[in-house]
Amino acid sequence: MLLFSVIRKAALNVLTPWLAPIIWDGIYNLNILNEQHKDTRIGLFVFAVKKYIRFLGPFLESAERFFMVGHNVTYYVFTDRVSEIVKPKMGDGHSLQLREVTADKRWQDVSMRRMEILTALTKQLTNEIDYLVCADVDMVFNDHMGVEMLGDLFATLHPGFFLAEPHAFSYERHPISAAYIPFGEGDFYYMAALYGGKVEEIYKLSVACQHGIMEDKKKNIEAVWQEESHLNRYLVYNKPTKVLSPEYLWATNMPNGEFIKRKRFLAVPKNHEEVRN
Ligand code: 5GW
Ligand code: MN
Repeated sequence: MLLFSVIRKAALNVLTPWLAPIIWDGIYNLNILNEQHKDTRIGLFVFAVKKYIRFLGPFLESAERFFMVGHNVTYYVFTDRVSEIVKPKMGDGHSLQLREVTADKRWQDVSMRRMEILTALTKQLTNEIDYLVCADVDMVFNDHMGVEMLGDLFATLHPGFFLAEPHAFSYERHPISAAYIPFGEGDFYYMAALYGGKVEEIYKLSVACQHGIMEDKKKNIEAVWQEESHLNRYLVYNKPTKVLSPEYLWATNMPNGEFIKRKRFLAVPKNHEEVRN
């Protein structure tokens, strides 16, 4: 009993307070969804500059095994060293586009730059794909991740906060920042390592987040978790139509793993000091 009162049940629910589905294993019928999505074109946006290029091979190879298998997929890979990238073997209907970006010096800027690139990409992609999935590259696909995750606007529960109370969420709490979320607002803490939606929805999202990032830069401030803070702010006021459970974003060293039956997308352990230099 005590355990159940301590655990925030909302996070283990299958519906948000605004009645969007929270996707866990067992709540969807994949055959029906695969049929509905047989002509859907899906993009996967990923950013790999500087030392993070090393993550790209395992990311793409595991994506070919688990991500949208049997569907039409285009990988949009942004990197500062196009010539160093080895394209893995792709399944039928899968292709890869490599695009050059300049690498920022500060890692915080690298991470935030993704919003700017995303705005440019989604502006351009309107007729090329239907949905865009945005992911961190320091990840591997470890189990099925298919069309059940798609929706007009979707985001993923942060594995470190899915049982936490909202007052403990690491939202930006300083009113001076454009990412500010007051105590008492916000439903979930989402992780910026996986989100997506219809191309036009991701365009709107990236424009808003990029705008917030620039507003903060003008004031010489930066939100506590960079673009993740701006993403969370956007999603408080623009509710996602689907929420992905931590099955879709996990790290093997996380507590409460017993709640997570399928660990579909795993963070690769990294030496922070080493990758930052
Ligand atoms: C490097 C050092 C520290 C923080 C970020 C970077 C970094 C991130 C980089 O050098 N190159 C790069 O391409 N990135 C992109 O930003 C990757 O797509 C990466 O997955 C994403 C977010 O950075 P992460 O994965 O280090 O953030 P956390 O919150 O998962 O640790
Ligand atoms: Mn990451």
